Amino acid sequence: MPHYERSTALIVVDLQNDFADPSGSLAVRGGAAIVPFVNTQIADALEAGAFVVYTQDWHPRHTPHFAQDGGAWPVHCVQNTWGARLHPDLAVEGPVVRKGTFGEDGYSGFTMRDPVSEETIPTELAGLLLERAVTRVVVTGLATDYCVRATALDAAALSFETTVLAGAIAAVDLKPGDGERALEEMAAAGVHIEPARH
Ligand code: VGL
Ligand code: ZN
Repeated sequence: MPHYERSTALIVVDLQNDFADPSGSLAVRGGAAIVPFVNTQIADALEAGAFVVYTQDWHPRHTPHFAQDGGAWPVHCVQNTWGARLHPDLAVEGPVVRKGTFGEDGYSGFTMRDPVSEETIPTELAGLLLERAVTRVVVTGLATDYCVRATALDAAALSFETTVLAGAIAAVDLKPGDGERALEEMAAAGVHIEPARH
């Protein structure tokens, strides 16, 4: 099991109703099932004095991220709606970093992309980690093949020692195998994949 220290941050990615609830508009199979395990990780992290931080997809009603506006996705995680709320069973014990607020695209908790200029815009996540002298991050949440993948790859690129907990993630799998391929890609980038307990 992952070991937490004061220099560790547990990042809980997009554990929101639209992804985690079976009736959410972009429901990820097995999404709600990870919540209890994520909660035990949060408790372990806090006990060790580690930092716990959350990301939240937070889209306006219209954004080039949505199929209706020329993008790829059904409408999801619209600001101030049920779908955007963090799952009601999730223990929220730290700051929440929102992404997409001004219509940006992109999946990582660390960066957003301006859909028009394609410019990369940082979120406040890296600053929150550096403020606390975090050197290692543990990534959990949804979805393996999008926001977990992008967040873990960015964390590794920023030189954080990065672990993804295979028991605390779930994949959209738009194409079968996307989740597995994302795990291979993360591993190739130096991300440690902690196997799920059976
Ligand atoms: C995500 C698709 C669209 C995610 C966010 O959180 O993985 N996926 N927006
Ligand atoms: Zn989104």
